[in-house]
Formats: sequence, structure tokens, C-alpha cells
Amino acid sequence: MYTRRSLVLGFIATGLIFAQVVLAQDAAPTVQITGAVKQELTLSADDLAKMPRATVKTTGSGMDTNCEGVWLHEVLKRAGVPQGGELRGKALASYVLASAQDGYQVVSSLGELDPAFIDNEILLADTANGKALFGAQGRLRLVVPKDKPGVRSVRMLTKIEVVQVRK
Ligand SMILES: Nc1nc2c(c(=O)[nH]1)N[C@H]1C(S)=C(S)[C@@H](COP(=O)(O)O)O[C@H]1N2
Ligand SMILES: [Mo]
Repeated sequence: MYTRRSLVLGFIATGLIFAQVVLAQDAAPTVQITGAVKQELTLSADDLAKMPRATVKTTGSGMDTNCEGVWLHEVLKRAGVPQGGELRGKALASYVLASAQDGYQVVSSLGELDPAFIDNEILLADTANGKALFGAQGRLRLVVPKDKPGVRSVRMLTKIEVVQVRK
């Protein structure tokens, strides 16, 4: 027999689990910009919508896709990461570790992400062909159209960590 007390406790526990599930679904996906930065950032698609927008075109299996978002270097600039003339000395021994929800991780050096160094194109994308990204792409992803393979185009992006190797 259930006691009245265990029924009440069971009811509360079920309510708490339910609230957690609902809250987890409500929380907007974000990407954290962290590590060796002057200003840590947590950006949602809504935050990215208010920043300078950029688009790139990718071609996969004969189909063109227009991806929209914010250049990664714009995001790094906002976090106070050294760029251009400031990217000298110890700062040059820094890398960016991009991590995804499924554990996927990719490293790029600060130098190779800086348009003052090289004409690269790395987009922190939230939209494809005018539609919000979803599913296996994640709400936020990287798109690197100039790369030959797709491997650095991290889907389901959750974190951008700047690591300075030389202290
Ligand atoms: N999180 C995450 N991102 C990832 C991968 C992965 O396994 N996990 N695979 C990469 C590889 S190998 C490719 S080819 C592209 C595929 O992205 P697409 O399906 O949008 O072309 O995602 C890249 N990004
Ligand atoms: Mo791939």
C-alpha cells in the first residue's frame, strides 16, 4: 500500500522532472565564447541576428545553399580576441577549439581565422536558405566554404574556446 506521504513525494518528484524537461526545451541554444578572451560571450540566434550579418554559398551534391550568420572573426573581435596588428608575440601561439553537442571538436589557429592574415571565410551560421537551422545541423554551426572537405564545418556548435599556448 502507498502511504499518503509517499504519494505526495512521488507527485512532487514527477512535477520536478516535468519542469526540468520543459525548461530544457525552452532554453534557446547558445554558443559560449570563452577561454583566453577579454569578454566572455554567450550568444543565441537572437543575439547573432543583431550583429553584422554575412552570407556564404555552399555547394553540396549539386545543390546550392545560402547560409547566413555572423563571421567568426566578428564574434572573436567582440570577445576582445587579438586580431590584425595586435595578433603578434604570445597571442600568435593561440588556437580556437570549436566544440559540438556530440563531442566533435576542431582546432584552428588564431592566425588562420584572421581576415587581416588570410582571405578565409568562416561563418557562424544560424540560417540556411532563409530558414532557421535545426536537427542534425544544430541551431548554430560553423560553415567553412573555402575548405575542400566539410570536416571543419562544425554542426551543433556549443562552444568556442580560445587557448593561449605560450603563457
Ligand atoms: N558536430 C559535428 N559536426 C560535424 C561532423 C560531426 O560528426 N559532428 N562531421 C563533419 C563532416 S565530416 C562533414 S562532411 C560535415 C557535414 O555537414 P553537412 O551535412 O552540413 O554537409 O559536418 C562536419 N561537422
Ligand atoms: Mo565529412
